[in-house]
Amino acid sequence: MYAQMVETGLKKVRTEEDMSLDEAAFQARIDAGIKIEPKDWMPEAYRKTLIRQISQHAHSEIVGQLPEGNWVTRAPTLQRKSVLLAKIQDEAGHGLYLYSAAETLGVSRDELLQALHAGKAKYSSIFNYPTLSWADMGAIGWLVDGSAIINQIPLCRCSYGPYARAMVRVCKEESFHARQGYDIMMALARGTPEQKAMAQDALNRWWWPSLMMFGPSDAESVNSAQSTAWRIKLFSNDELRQRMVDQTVPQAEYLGLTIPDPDLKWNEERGSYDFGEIDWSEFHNVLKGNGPCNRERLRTRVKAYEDGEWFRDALVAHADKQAARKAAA
Ligand code: BYC
Repeated sequence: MYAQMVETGLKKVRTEEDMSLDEAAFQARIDAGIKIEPKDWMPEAYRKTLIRQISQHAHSEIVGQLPEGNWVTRAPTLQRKSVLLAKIQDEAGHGLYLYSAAETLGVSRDELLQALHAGKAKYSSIFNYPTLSWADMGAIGWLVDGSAIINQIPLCRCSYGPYARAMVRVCKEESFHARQGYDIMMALARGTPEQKAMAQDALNRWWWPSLMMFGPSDAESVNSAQSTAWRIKLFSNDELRQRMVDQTVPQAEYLGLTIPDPDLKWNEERGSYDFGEIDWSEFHNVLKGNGPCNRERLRTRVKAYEDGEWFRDALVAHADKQAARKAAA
């Protein structure tokens, strides 16, 4: 049934001649902008791609709580602390919507968590960097959540219904996160020279890793072509990265901060910024598990899961007891 694939650069995309009748009908629905729902027929590779992307996304939200958790006890004011706590709780919620969306594809949450805890599943490279100062809370909200929004707004229109719908609420909450990050940066940039220096230092450290969040360059992105054909991806990694640079440079100028890129230059012809070469060896090193905090993040996550075992067991025991009572009634 599955005939030969056509090579387009690094990627393999199914062509019309290769498709079964079911597959051709599926592709026609996607091309017509119709959402795919959990009980609809779908090619196995579509299901697998979505499980991969949605679960990586869920893991990113959950692990993404850890760098910020580092600053809850040291937030400078009560208001900053409660806002940070609310943001971190939002990330937990995002993880839960996303695990639920992945479960609609026939995989269990336990399987996904096992893969994360065994170090087999990926999560976003960005969360393997340390949060060294309070200004990092500002930089994460501004740059990391800012990048997440740019990447996730198009996902609200992706072809898989449960993923697209989960993204609508996630994006609304991410907008609040980005605003709170920029607000921290603004307070620091308008503060004492030491505070402004802290803000600049955070920008220096988070700028390049934030650009890496969008994934490898289009020429290196193995999954992009097929994900684009299936309308899981509506824009390429490089297109979204460019959008992030163009959006963020004026925001940095407004703060009076300098983007740490000597090659950054407005390109009149293109109407956007040229920027310097990303250090892809650093990106690949982080993906291999060798970033500054990979081991610590995984250790903390596994410990949190193990520490919560008694609570999960208690919930199951309670649910079993309720079900037994109901059955006996
Ligand atoms: N980090 O062929 P490509 C958040 C992997 S949560 C790690 O372009 P694709 C937030 C990629 O998975 C942010 N791995 O892949 C939370 C693939 O590996 P596999 C998370 C990366 O999937 C809390 C390989 O590299 N956002 O914002 O077409 C607090 C080749 O890449 C990364 C999402 O997950 C990376 N940065 O495109 C604050 C959004 N980049 O699986 C904020 C949804 C690439 O083949 N995901 N890889 O072994 C996506 O949009 C896409 O999956 C990506 C990658 C654009 C990330």
